[in-house]
Amino acid sequence: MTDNHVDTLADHPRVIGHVDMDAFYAAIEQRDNPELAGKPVLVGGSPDGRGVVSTASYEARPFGCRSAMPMAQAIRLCPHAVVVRTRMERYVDVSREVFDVLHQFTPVIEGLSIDEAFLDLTASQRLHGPPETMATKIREAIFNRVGLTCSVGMAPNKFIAKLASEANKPDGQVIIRRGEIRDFLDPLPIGNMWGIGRVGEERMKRSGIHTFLDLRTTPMPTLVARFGEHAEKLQRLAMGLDDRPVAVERDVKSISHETTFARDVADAEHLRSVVLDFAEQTAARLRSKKLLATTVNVKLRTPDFRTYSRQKTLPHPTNATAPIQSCALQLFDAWLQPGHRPLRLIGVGLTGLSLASEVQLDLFEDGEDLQLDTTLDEIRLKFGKAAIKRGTTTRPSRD
Ligand code: TTP
Ligand code: MG
Repeated sequence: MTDNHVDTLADHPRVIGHVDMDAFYAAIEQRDNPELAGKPVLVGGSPDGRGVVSTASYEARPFGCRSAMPMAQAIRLCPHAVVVRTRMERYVDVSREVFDVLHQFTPVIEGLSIDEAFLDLTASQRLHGPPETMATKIREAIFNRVGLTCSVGMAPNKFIAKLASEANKPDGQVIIRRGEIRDFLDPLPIGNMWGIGRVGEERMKRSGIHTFLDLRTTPMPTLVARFGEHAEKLQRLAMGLDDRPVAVERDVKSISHETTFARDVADAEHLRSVVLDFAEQTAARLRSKKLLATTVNVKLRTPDFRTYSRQKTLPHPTNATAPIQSCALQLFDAWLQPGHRPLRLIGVGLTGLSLASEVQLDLFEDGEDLQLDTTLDEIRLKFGKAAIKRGTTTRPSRD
């Protein structure tokens, strides 16, 4: 086995980031309920003995509490822990916000779970700086947006990046450069090897393989005899060789925002302001995902549950707020008759999505608007969503 593969990439090493939120569910519960801050918290099923721990806050971990452990056992280990029932919807909302932040850094993102993603940041260096700086910026941006900490690993490939993010948890960052790969990997316990599980770990240890160094230096015939077809792949990983690309999720087909009013709304100006607000929010989501839309949809529902859907194609694909707002408002005004019925639901959606490239954007004339949009997005990212609103948009009251 040689390092040929790495050498072919010598001029263009990739920068791959792995971001993983710290004690995700428990940290959200502590953030939402300040009484839990600094305390051992167990999030999971019922504490009557049959539930399982989803996660334990870092304060509970020194007692041995872990994910997937029976709740009863965790409570025995840490009797003063506060047990909180899982609130999945809440965690999904926060996860969406975290991914929105990640999209500010690159469109090449592969979500691995609710709190974890790989990012290909190779092309982001020009804008965001070297890996160390990007890791810091990502952690700050996530903290500013959702008030939670994460850990970030940066390395030339996914395998090392994931190990790097685990290496300094919580609230840490570890950058592994090409020349540091062996020093980082060699001492790691073999239990950290991707995909081997508990049984595999025991088999490795019975073969005298306790660390990545042991695996890297075991002669291939010996490895093949013991581990069969996986032997070569495992040894390549122990050497830090991994060329898997960051696999972008390509199934985003539409972005929409809708609400059902608690009381039906008849006031046309109020309804218009809702349309403008939702158009702005969908445009911002589009930009955060580095996408362009070709079509705007407006969905309206009257109190008798009749639903009306109107759509219009934009003059050209865009993610600027102004043309999307203007298109949505035209659709709404065309529907609105004098003496119209009140509405119980309004939605604004965008379809016909494609990945935005700078070249495409330069061809069109939204440049100035986009400058403002991007500035507003950045302010919201730093100071929170409610920090700024355009003059034309007011938040609808939903009381
Ligand atoms: P993890 O990222 O594995 O764990 P974590 O974020 O709680 O803690 P760490 O700081 O070590 O990353 O999982 C993310 C969330 O997924 C976790 O908060 C709860 C949920 N989860 C389960 O519900 N069951 C499980 O067995 C695991 C591992 C996670
Ligand atoms: Mg996590």
